[in-house]
Amino acid sequence: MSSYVQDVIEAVKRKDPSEALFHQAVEEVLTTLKPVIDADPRYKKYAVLERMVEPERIITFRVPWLNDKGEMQVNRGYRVQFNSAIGPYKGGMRLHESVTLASLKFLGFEQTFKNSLTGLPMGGGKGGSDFDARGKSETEVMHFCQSFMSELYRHIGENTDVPAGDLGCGAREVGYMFGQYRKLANKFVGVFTGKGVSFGGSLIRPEATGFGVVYFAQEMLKLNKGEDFKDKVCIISGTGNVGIHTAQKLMELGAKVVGFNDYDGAVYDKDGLDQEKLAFLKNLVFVKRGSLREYVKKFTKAEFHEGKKTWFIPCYAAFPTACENELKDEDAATLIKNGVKLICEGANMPCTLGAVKQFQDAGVLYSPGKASNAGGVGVSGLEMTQNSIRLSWPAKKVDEELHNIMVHIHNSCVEAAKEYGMPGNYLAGANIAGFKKVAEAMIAQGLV
Ligand code: 2IT
Repeated sequence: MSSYVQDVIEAVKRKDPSEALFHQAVEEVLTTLKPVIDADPRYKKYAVLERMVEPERIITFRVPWLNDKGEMQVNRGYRVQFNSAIGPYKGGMRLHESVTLASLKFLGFEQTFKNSLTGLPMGGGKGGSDFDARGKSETEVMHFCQSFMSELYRHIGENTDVPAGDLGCGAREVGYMFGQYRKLANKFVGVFTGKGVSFGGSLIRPEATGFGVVYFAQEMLKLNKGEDFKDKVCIISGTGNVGIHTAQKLMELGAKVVGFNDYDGAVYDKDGLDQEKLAFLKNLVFVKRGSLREYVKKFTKAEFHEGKKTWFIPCYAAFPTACENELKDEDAATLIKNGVKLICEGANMPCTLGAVKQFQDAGVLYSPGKASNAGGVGVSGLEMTQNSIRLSWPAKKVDEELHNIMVHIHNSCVEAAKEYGMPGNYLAGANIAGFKKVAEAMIAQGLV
């Protein structure tokens, strides 16, 4: 391997030895960039890689709030402003007990390449807190969000940094945070995306990541196998915003969605989802915030596998949409043994490095999240545009734009992979295409 790439990877590990997730993301991206770096000495001369792995700014802050019993609570808030070479920092807010600086650095790093791939002018950022809304009351969630924004509002802005939702941060939390920003900043601007439609949110934003995942997968199947999703057996991990809307779009295309899982376990429903089951699932997840155990009580032919993920279910295509490293080396082996043909990531880095390698070696079509899940942030970019011009576009227009964005990303990945002698390698294609745009902007703007 080129020693420049290797030196940068090793320096990252040495500097912050405890940040394993960040190391994994850096290693995954940088190793696939080797042919690009080798072909152009400017990247080393201008220290592009060293600068790319160092966030432009990290903000950490105390988030004090009162629970319903009147007891004082303290969480830690973060915003990692990773790279603004091609546009304002852009990326979600993760609210989950697993949140650490390392996880947000990994997500902000990935986001930089993802946002570049969309073709829209958005830099990369990510933020959040180790606060978990599960088990908290409405007022507790609101008080937390208000306290969080009381500090963050001074660091963000519609032309500086535009956060959005992520794991644990849905429309409700975005609404509370936006409200507090508007009050403190005394201006109504598109400083957040994923807002409610009545206050500047874009139609199709809730569906965008899941729909985009399927649009991307559709292009992969068409190009590589000359096929579509009709009657294809699919499984999904994660029943959040991304998972549910992935299922919805797959069903529209005639696929059979037979497996899905949440924190508690996996559902195996051999008959596949239908409209009634999907409506039940949406109500269970988005309104009742309940467990999938309820699904098998209602639809008794379906099986519930306590504590399991869906990977044991034989399928044509699998969609990991929950969280990082949810699909491990041994799960990849099981999926391959059961004949899987396509893995399309809806989450960020859900497959371990070893799992990805197995898929690629076995000739399974594989797309990394930074390409296939970019529809969410893509429509966030469209929300920013609508806010700037003070107009709201109809759902049909946004969905068409989303489709165009996903086809554009797909084709950019395919072309970049081909150009550097790795045809069919979507991981390399995504990293190379995302990298080159940001790198050119960084070189052109000098040492900043
Ligand atoms: O991981 C992601 O791309 C997101 N959480 C969406 C970010 C955004 O700004 O819409």
